Amino acid sequence: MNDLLNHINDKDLRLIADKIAGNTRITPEDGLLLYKKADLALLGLLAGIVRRKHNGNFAYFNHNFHIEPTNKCIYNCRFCSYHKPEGDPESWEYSHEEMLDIVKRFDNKNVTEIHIVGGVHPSYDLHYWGPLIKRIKEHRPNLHVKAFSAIELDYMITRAGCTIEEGLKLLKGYGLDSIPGGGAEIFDEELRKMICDEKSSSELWLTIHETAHRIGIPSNATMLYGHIETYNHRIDHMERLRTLQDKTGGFNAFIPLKYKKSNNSMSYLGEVNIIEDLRNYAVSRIYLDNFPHIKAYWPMTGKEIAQLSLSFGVDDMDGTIDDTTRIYSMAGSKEEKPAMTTEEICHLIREAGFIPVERDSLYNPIKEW
Ligand code: V47
Ligand code: SF4
Repeated sequence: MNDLLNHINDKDLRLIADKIAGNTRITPEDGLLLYKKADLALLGLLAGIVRRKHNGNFAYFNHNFHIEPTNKCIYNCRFCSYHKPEGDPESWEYSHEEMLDIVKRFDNKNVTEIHIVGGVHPSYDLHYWGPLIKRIKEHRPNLHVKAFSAIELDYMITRAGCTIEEGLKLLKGYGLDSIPGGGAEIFDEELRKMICDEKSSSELWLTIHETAHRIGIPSNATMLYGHIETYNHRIDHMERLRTLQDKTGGFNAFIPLKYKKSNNSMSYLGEVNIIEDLRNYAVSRIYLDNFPHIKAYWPMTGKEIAQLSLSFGVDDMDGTIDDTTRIYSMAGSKEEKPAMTTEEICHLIREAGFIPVERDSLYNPIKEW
């Protein structure tokens, strides 16, 4: 490896590369320099070092399905193509019965996880959502319920008059197993004001995840990139996550989400290109040295970029997903009806030179394929 690093001509980049190879944490300034100066090949090489340290040559996936209970939302994030106000002809809302019917469609299928996330419905608090989780668990006790972004949790818990800790404990009692990473967007307060003014603050997002970790609910974290943020903002976002992870160790995966431009009020910005996606995966892998997993959410990236990302620090392709998720197709993703068979996902992983491993929601290996 040192032979390869000897080819780095830039003195500053060489110092950073030596830190990464020597297992020393890089600073925010180093992270910034990687974004600004390192070429794609170098980033792939360095991210590969960190990736192999955490996950060897394995690339993970799971068998999951999504339910988006509603697209009715009290908020109006400028990048969102999905939410509709109550009464809008394009709004939807499933009843508990309808959601259970969706769960029952998977009765004979080999799924281990349900991912539930949607808009922030004005009328419901945790006494509505908690019993839904309970019914799902009663129907299928071994199904891991990963549900509700910190933004939905903030609203449903506050509306019920509980503290965050009380609310999360109640939801855990109903059967909530983990929390997805949505709603983080970009933590910088000034930018947050510009793109999702009304949403729960960055501080509250972090507090909700910290509290969840403290009471034994693990979670993921996301970052919405490729809009009006700078590299400084991305490093600031990851620095806040790295600091919290040092404290709690409760994050499983980091999921960079590329801003998609269709049907929302930031469309004029366009979208960043594949090179930027790969560079961003790589810097994320290097910077978040205490996150065990970096996930490429393929319904958003498309299958080919997800496959390529495995050579830029990513070790998790999310799930086979067989369903109804609409948040990205409405924002212009290629994958209109995201679904991938086990054979297809394993083929993509092998073709990229990695070993496919089916995992459970906590990344325990289930089967090497
Ligand atoms: O918070 C909304 C993002 C997120 C757009 O934890 C957009 O395993 C791009 O968090 N362009 C929700 N992104 C989805 C989410 C998620 C997805 C997959 C896996 C996991 C996990 C979590 O979607 C929102 C927001 O950041 N989003 N609109 C858009 N136009
Ligand atoms: Fe609502 Fe989430 Fe869309 Fe924001 S991103 S408007 S919180 S559904």
